[in-house]
Amino acid sequence: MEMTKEEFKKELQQRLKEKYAMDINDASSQELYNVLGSVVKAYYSDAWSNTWKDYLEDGQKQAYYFSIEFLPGKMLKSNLLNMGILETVEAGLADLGVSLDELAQVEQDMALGNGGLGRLASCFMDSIASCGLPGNGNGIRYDYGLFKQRFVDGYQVELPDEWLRNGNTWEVRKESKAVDVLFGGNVYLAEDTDGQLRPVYEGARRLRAVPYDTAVLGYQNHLVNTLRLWSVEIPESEEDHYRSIEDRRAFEDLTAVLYPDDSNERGRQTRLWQEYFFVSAGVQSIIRYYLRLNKPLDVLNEYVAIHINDTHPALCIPEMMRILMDEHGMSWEKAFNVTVKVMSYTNHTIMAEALEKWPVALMKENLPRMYQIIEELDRRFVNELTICYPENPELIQRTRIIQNEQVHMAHLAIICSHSTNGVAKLHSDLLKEVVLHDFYQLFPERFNNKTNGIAQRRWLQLANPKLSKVLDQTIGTTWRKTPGDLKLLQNYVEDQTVLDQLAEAKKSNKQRLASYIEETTGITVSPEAIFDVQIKRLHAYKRQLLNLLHILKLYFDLKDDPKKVQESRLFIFGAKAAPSYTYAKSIIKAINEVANLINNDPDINGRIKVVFLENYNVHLAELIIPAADVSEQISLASKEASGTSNMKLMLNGAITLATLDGANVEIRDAVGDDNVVIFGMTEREVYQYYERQDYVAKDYYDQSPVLQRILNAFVDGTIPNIYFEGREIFDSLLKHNDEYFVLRDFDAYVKAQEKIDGLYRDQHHWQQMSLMNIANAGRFSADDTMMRYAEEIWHIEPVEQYSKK
Ligand code: 26Q
Repeated sequence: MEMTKEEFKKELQQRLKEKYAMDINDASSQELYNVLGSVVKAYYSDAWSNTWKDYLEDGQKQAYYFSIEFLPGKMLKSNLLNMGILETVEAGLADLGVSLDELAQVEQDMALGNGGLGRLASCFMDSIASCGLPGNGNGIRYDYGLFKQRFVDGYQVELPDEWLRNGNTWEVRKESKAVDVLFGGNVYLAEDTDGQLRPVYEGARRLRAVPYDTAVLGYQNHLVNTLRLWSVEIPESEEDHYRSIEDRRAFEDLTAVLYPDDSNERGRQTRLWQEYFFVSAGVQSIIRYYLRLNKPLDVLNEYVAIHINDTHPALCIPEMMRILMDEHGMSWEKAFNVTVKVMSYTNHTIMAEALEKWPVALMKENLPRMYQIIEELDRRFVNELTICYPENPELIQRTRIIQNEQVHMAHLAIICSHSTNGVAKLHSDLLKEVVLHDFYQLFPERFNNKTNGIAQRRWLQLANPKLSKVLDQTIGTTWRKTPGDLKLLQNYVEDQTVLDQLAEAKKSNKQRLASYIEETTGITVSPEAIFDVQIKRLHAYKRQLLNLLHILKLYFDLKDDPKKVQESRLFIFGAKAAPSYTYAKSIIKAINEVANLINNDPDINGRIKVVFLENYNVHLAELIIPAADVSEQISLASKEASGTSNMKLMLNGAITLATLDGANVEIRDAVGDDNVVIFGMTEREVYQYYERQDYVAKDYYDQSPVLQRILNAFVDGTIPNIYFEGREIFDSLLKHNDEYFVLRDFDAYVKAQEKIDGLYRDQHHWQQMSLMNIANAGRFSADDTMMRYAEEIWHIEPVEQYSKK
């Protein structure tokens, strides 16, 4: 894809005339953005249709990544970068007096996900395309993305995210590829004219699923894959079937909103509909496409791999069985055999309360055919185990799909797929040894680890052009295609010039963030301070509270001894809480009130500042991460499956302050003990407490005057305006025995923070540590992660003409 600056300028101006009859100077940013979008789209359209044709002609095996969330963020710059025309376009626009950065601001973040899981899916889409792999995404086109967060008096308030209000440049509606999806009614099996048993549907609702396709561009390799998101419509023929407007509305709203990651939303009927809707539409469209290849369905697994991202799309399994049997007359045994070979599953959590289960009654009423098939899958599984393990009925009870009138989606996914993977080494080990141990005994060969990865292009090249430039000048540009080459930077660990350049880049990113903070919060911060960052969803297990307790300790220390030697610190938080997660919301309120207290205390005089940035999202992450000095990864060991912000922060030169949880363990292995600060209980110690049941949080309080002063501050008015929230937090620690061992790890955390303070004082050494982190972040490239999925799970290969290098 070639285009000169002059050609681009001409094209842009011409399209602006055609569309709005305007000159550059008269156009608004929105209008310019729209036109630029259409130029970009036209530019990749040939490559998109060529890729499509190549796949069809070659009949190559393709992977389909099913995820109920995708969190791509803004796409303009990423597309320009991948097409290799970012600089040309930036310069062309500058000639015309337009700033690309300003235009990019116009684009709404595509926020069709909650956090880690959705963002991972998007990093994977980018890497699949960039590695030249034939793979596509399948999900839901929500009318409203994740809520927008505002603070009112320090409280989180949720506003709707109307991301489609000004249209979406990148999507293409494909009416002709729509499929129908059935809900509810009765299903029974009756003999057909050919003597076969077939399901007969009575009184089912028929909904139309219309796909909207978005191009996923590979990095400078001419490959364009597809992210297909489904939107619900009511077919005209069905309009008479609605009893009332409310009845109709319930179906129309099926793809209206993304459910927040929230235990109170579990068991909701609409969520179940959403899951079946995008799964059924996706599987139907895969089979429709496959039939064009004129291959028999019993070798489907040689051409198609379907990946189930967490259990939310696990209905892929019974839906595939339904299509193969009901629509194509395949026997149960054959259909099951092929389904297992097609499907693979990733687990993202070990927290028992987060594992998805659906009440049998709900499933039966809404998805009767799915339930029949699940019941039969369960029956056959129980039968087989009874033969193999007659002496162990407990094992069967523990592992079967249907238990206590609930369908266990993880059991369904493991039993009916050929691969189950965790997302970091520690997490995968815990799955095998503890959480899914029974299944590991039954199917040891199915379990494997695939440590998460991140898209270097977005999280370094786009988010941090300053650092990227230093890297180019120092180690050349090959790291842009081969992130492992970042290792070359290690050769410069004693090179003062390079260390100074890295420090300069960091400084400038800190200034950029400082300006943003000033503009949006009115708080003035010094770029000289340590930028200490905790950015992730607000969850008790992630322990933002531990961070807050330590901030209070520093505050009281400085109040007691204003001459205390201590580096200036800026604590930065970014986090959304699920709307009905009251405890998490109380912590947000408490952080905001502590921020107010400290930021305005003349005794502190700016030596500690606390900033909670509103509405943390992909775009804000791109601004914060390049400016971070310290990366807070302080979850209770064993609870964070992987984490991915830990990788992004490391790649941008932050020093990780962490427990040995999730991928933090691998970060430590990558950089060595000297370049990371580890503290707190190990996962083993946590499990020992669970076994012995002898943790008494109150002992820590009783024995520590420091903790007494800090915790009392929550209930004695020291922290103002948190009468109820303060009590709730205080009680969670002392009355309800501190579920996530915050008090147990407090001392170790304080010491680790003191270590950070000391390390930062030696700027030369700090720069060396920072360099070592950047140099060793290449191993967390999502490109590598995707190549492992491709080789070891999906059995797909890069397409020759698009493959890397
Ligand atoms: C479930 C039921 C009803 C409504 C919502 C949900 C729901 C939504 C989102 C449940 C879970 C999620 C998201 C989970 C998630 O983001 N997990 C994270 O996945 C990352 C990628 O693997 C890991 O790095 C994180 O450790 C893990 O917490």
